[in-house]
Amino acid sequence: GVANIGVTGMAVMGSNLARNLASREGNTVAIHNRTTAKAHRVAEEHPEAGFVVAETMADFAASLARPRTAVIMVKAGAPTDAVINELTEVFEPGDIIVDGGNADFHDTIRREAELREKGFVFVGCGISGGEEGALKGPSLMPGGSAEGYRTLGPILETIAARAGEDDSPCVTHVGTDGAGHFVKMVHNGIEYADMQLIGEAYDLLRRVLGYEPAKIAEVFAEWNTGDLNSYLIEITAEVLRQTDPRGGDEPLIDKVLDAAGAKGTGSWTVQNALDLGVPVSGIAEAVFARSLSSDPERRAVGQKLPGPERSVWIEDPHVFINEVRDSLYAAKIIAYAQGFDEIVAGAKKYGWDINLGEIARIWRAGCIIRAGFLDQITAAYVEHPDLITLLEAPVFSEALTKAQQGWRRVVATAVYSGVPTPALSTSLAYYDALRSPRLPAALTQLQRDFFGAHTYRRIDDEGSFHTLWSADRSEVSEG
Ligand code: NBP
Repeated sequence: GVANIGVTGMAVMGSNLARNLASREGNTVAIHNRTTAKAHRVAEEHPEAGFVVAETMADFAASLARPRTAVIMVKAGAPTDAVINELTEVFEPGDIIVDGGNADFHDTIRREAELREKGFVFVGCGISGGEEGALKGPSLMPGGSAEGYRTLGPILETIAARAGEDDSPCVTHVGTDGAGHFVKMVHNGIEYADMQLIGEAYDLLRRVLGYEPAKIAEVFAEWNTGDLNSYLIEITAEVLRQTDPRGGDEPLIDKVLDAAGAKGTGSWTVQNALDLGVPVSGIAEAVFARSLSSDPERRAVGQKLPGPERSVWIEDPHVFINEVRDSLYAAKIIAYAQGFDEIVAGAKKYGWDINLGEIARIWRAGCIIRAGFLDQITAAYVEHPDLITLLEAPVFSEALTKAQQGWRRVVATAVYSGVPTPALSTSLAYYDALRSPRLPAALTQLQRDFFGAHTYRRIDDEGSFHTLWSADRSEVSEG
């Protein structure tokens, strides 16, 4: 075989990734697609890439130098299993099979075990950055064996996005088997929270201050020069500035149906967090907010429900804008802290050795949540590798300290104004819950003991206890 790497699946992600690979020194890329015509079309449209087109899986195998390395970029789920099966029929033990799709990490764990059994090296690799990232440099989250990464890593490093003063590639060996796809899943969950928080900030400026989208675009552009500097804030300013492409001066945002779509990775993040017992409330509210937005029936019913009687008078818009900015930043810190907690819990459950500072480092460029802020997360973990929560790092506890008073005013203003801010509000509740020396969980425990004899522990004694609620209400020790 003449090619050193192959890509099967020539839809937008696969073809762009193949072009990215082909653009790097020393690579010859074989391409394949179930519908062969598509692979030929990609090769014709991009002659500069010098693609080797494979008509069949057997051709694909024959076109690759041994040990073979192939990246699968097809629809996640059953199509991925189908392609893996075809590949294993024509590949040989020692060959490397990479799944770059948005796989469920449970599938990746299963596939890795099955393929290892057959002698193949399987790498589940999370890829973020959409089509542009795939073409120009994505953030890459490969899992699988360390041995697999030794061979694959150097190629991935050439195509990944680069960030920081050292221009380091946004790729690292995340951990064994499903670790890469797990981290990619959490990345997407954080992306949901990030976007929801931005949406809530926009809504507050629009509905409380009565600002027009173009004016809010200026506010976001200004925010993009500070702590909030990020790709999502930057594109928000662009989107809000956009007038209707069909003509007229009206903002495009006012012409777009307000029903948010989702492809499922946000829900996975929340489902797995529930299983792991990790409160990712910011991410969960973001997922729920999309569901609610896409429920026209209930929203129609809601149109008949009353709102607040008076609007809130904002003394100084600039003060309010700065408080919204600080709240957005504080809630973003909470969402990331919760996401990182989920990674820690997942790593513990599934036996992965994940370096959190490295995760923040590879998210600095290429991916949707890329942000200046990630430098600070990396630095925080470098300085204190054993942080219990991100909120413990001085740089973040100081930001929360600075934000919290205004954050309360913003959430209160939202409540008094009847503007829903589920993510900003739940993050503040999380902050206050962590801060509280006593929680009403003591009451929960007594209720559970009352109706189900579930027992409770005491703060002044060891062991478990039960009060005889329906007898003389004396306390008994339960072993
Ligand atoms: P799609 O997810 O739309 O998948 C289309 C590709 O899957 C085509 O090449 C199609 O072949 C192939 N395919 C299907 Br469908 N069923 C197949 C089967 N049974 N056997 C063989 N091939 C089959 O493509 P995409 O949007 O480029 O995404 C590719 C992967 O990358 C997905 O897993 C996606 O979740 C992930 N991803 C996407 C993004 C993004 O921004 N879009 C970002 C990160 C990751 P055909 O041409 O013969 O129908």
